[in-house]
Amino acid sequence: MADAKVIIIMGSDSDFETMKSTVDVLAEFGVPNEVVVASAHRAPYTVERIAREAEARGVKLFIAAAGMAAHLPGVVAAFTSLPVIGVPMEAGALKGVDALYAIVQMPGGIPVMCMGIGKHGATNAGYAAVAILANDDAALKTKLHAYRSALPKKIEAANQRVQEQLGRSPAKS
Ligand code: RP5
Repeated sequence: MADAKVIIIMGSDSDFETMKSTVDVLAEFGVPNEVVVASAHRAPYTVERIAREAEARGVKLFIAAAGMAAHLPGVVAAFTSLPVIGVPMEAGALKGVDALYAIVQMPGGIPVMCMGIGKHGATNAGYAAVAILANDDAALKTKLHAYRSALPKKIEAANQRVQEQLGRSPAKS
């Protein structure tokens, strides 16, 4: 996408099922994005090119997802000074704990903002990206505030459903 503000890069197409959550959040807020599969281990020169070219193209941040020995977010961060959000994938024998440790433990000076493992991490990567972009985008800030203001009502409705299942009336808060 020519006017992409965010590049979502993932190490394998097997990560896409999880990373759809990120795409959904960015779509909810109307943030133009590009999704690309490019592995730090299996296509390192492609990763380097994408990371090097992004800033000149007007991209504002990366979301990088990888599982197992998850070097992709760190390698992207090595080649760009744009913010990089990392998402550990719940892949392989260690179920994402290996990826979490690889992404979260960057050496000082080249940061990656690491989310939680799997789908919730992917969702939060989208919201974190929106929060960062909203600092320079008043319309996006307004949408973010509207989303946050609507949350208590959703939780109130969830509480109501639980109380109904229990056959009790909701406690006054
Ligand atoms: C990582 O290895 C990918 O990000 C993926 O999470 C994991 C497994 O990749 P596939 O074997 O499914 O391609 O590089």
